[in-house]
Amino acid sequence: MHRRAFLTAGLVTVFASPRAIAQMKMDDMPGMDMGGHDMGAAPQGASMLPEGEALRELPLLANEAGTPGLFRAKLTAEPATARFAEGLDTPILGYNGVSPGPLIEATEGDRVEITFANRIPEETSTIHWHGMPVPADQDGNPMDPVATGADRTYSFDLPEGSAGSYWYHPHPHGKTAEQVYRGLAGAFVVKPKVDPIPAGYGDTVLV
Ligand SMILES: [Cu+2]
Repeated sequence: MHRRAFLTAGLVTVFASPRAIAQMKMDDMPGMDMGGHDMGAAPQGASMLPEGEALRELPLLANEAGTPGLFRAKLTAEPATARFAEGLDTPILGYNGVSPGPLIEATEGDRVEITFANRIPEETSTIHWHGMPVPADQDGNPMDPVATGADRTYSFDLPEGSAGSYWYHPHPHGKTAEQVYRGLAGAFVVKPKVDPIPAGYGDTVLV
């Protein structure tokens, strides 16, 4: 049942100009007549996060191995652009260009080989497989930094009983929080070999 638990991470980034923040504060004030105020070049509502829209489906990280029992893929950490609010492009860091990063789905007993490419300008990084039973030297710890422009492959086996919902994120010394809140984090679901839940129900992963 635990793999059905919701995976929640605070990944919402809000970008607002000082003008927009001042505007929001003024809008909160009762009795304030905002007619005729100067919005400048910013479109109406540019600072507002959208409401009531359908949740985006997470892109799935494709398994490039054509062999049963092996999950092989590549994750590139790189600068990208996200549009959290209409009319505002926000610079982020993404895995393969997106935040949250692609959803990884593998199965108990699989061997995992994921090549990490660090394309973050002038910063080391790693991928840490949060909560997963991974040997220390494959777990993206701060003592194993991947330099800008470098690649490294993380290899590990998913043991029996490891089915569950996990997440992956950078863990470089001194830059972990910043790289995560700039966008680098994703979900990793390990499916059980024999799933007691009928396949028809499917999985809904929320980040
Ligand atoms: Cu962690």
